[in-house]
Amino acid sequence: MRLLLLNGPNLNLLGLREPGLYGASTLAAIEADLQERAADLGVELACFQSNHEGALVDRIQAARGAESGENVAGILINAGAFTHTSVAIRDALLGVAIPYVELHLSNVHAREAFRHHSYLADRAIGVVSGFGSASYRLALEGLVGHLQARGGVG
Ligand code: CA2
Repeated sequence: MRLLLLNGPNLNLLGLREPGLYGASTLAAIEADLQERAADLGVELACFQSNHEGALVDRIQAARGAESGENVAGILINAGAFTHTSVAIRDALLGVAIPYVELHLSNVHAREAFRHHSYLADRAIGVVSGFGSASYRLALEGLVGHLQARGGVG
């Protein structure tokens, strides 16, 4: 069973800039930790980060069903600023019909008004926001629990 973690623009800077806002962990460390936790849960996790909207759309499309893609069972997505702007990423996620969890390091609802709207949240299984790098683990546990309840994992 394969899952996919997607990170959007500027998240490659994690741990290198603004540690007060986004924490001291690098993206590589977060990805490695999550891959270990995924293995403990008996699932495989692929990771992808891009600063480019189209590259994220392409990666989502590549994840689709077994006949034409990777047959990814679920997606974890921190779309970064694209969360608040991207109809294209929303359309890609709905187009492949893969269940997804939206996640954020910061509590977007405690920040500027333009971060309060998400193009992804209303069709997500759930949203995790505000727990720093722990948001990634919580989102993974939520996604795997959802898929298990549906009979897709384990
Ligand atoms: O809290 C989150 O995870 C966000 O998705 C982060 C985005 C922001 O636009 C969203 O509203 C909330 C920004 C990511 C920027 O990442 C940086 C990391 C280190 C240094 C500078 C930026």
